[in-house]
Formats: sequence, structure tokens, C-alpha cells
Amino acid sequence: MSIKLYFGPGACSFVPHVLMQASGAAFEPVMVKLHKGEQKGEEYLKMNPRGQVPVLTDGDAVITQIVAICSYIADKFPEAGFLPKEPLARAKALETFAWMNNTVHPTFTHYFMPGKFTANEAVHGDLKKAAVEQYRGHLADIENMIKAKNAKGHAHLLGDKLSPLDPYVLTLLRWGTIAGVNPADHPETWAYVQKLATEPAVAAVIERERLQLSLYQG
Ligand SMILES: N[C@@H](CCC(=O)N[C@@H](CS)C(=O)NCC(=O)O)C(=O)O
Repeated sequence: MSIKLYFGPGACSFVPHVLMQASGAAFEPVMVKLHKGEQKGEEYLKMNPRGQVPVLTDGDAVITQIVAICSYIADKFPEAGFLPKEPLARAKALETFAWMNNTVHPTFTHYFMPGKFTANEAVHGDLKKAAVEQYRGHLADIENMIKAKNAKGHAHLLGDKLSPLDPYVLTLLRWGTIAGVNPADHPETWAYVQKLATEPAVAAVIERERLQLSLYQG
């Protein structure tokens, strides 16, 4: 089997993991235990010196960064229609995808790993609090995107076809629940995520990664 996808359960690697599963192509999912630091192991760092998931390998090729990996998967399996082919539609899809990846996702990293940003533990609490407030704002933007999708009667964010944006929304909402954001505060997103989770490819990856959609504890 020549394609391997290195993933951490519940991590952002869920996004390409779902696309690979939905492609129907043979691939080997390889679990990386982030809490045990396997991503910083010698062998792993040889493959990805940045020490992160996801990584997709196809034969000898090694691809990192979610946006690059998903763009590769979309072009490798064009019949799945994971990203639009028309230039403007593709650019608009990447615009939202890049925002999720370079703005919303790092906000959560500030909450989850404040030590990456400052060694001063005295300010970690403030950093986490500020990150959650920013995160709530980003989730409100996502709620508006889902409302717009619903108003158009689309099954997924970009239309009828599944795209990387859909599992990214699920991941971001789920992470929010870890940070104490009630998913019911974003009802249309929460309803969408629960429906998405029943799609066979998404359900299969949730099962493989052993995820709960909400970890909100009030
Ligand atoms: N910009 C990167 C972000 C990847 C990332 O943040 N990966 C996290 C999991 S969500 C990770 O591997 N964290 C472990 C670590 O940094 O040690 C991408 O798009 O792939």
C-alpha cells in the first residue's frame, strides 16, 4: 500500500484522514501518540522535522501541512470533487480553508499548549482565557457560514460534495468543547456536525480515532 496517513487521534489530521477515507482508495492510517511525544521521535523527525501530524506519504513523497495534503488528495482523486476545479471557486474554497488553518486552529493551540508561546506559567491562565474568547468569535463566524449553507440547501459547506472544510468544522467545534465552549451556543454548526458524523467515511474515522463529538462538561 503506497499511501500512508500519519494521524493523532482527535488532532487536525482528522481533516485529511476523512478525505482519504472518503476517497475510497487504499491507504494505511498510522497512529501517532501525540501525548507520548511520538511526533518528536528520531524516526518521525526524519520524515517530518517539524514534529507534527498530519503527514501523508505517497511512495517516497512526503507531504506535510493540512492545506497542501488536502490539495494533493483532491487532485489525486478528482472524481471525489473534494475541491472545486474552477479557478475562482477553488480560490474561495482555499480562502476559507486557509483561515481555518492559519487563524482558528492556532487560536486553539494557544489554549491547549500555552507553553509554546511563553514559558512564563503565571500568564498561561490569561493566555488561555483570551484564546477562548477569540475562539468563540471564530466559531460565531463558522456558525454564519453554516447558516448560509443551510439557506442555500447545500449538503456540505461548498455545495453537495464533501470538502476539507467539513471535517475541519467538526474538528474546530469539537476542540471548542474541550475549551469549555458549549456546542449548543452554535446550534446550526452543532446540528451540522452531528449529521456529518453519520456519513460513512466520517463515522469510520471517528470510530478509528475513538472520538466523542462533544467533551463539553458545562
Ligand atoms: N500548520 C500545521 C499545523 C499542524 C498541527 O498543529 N499539528 C498538531 C496537532 S493538531 C501537532 O502535531 N501537535 C503536536 C506538537 O506540535 O507537538 C498543518 O496545517 O499541518
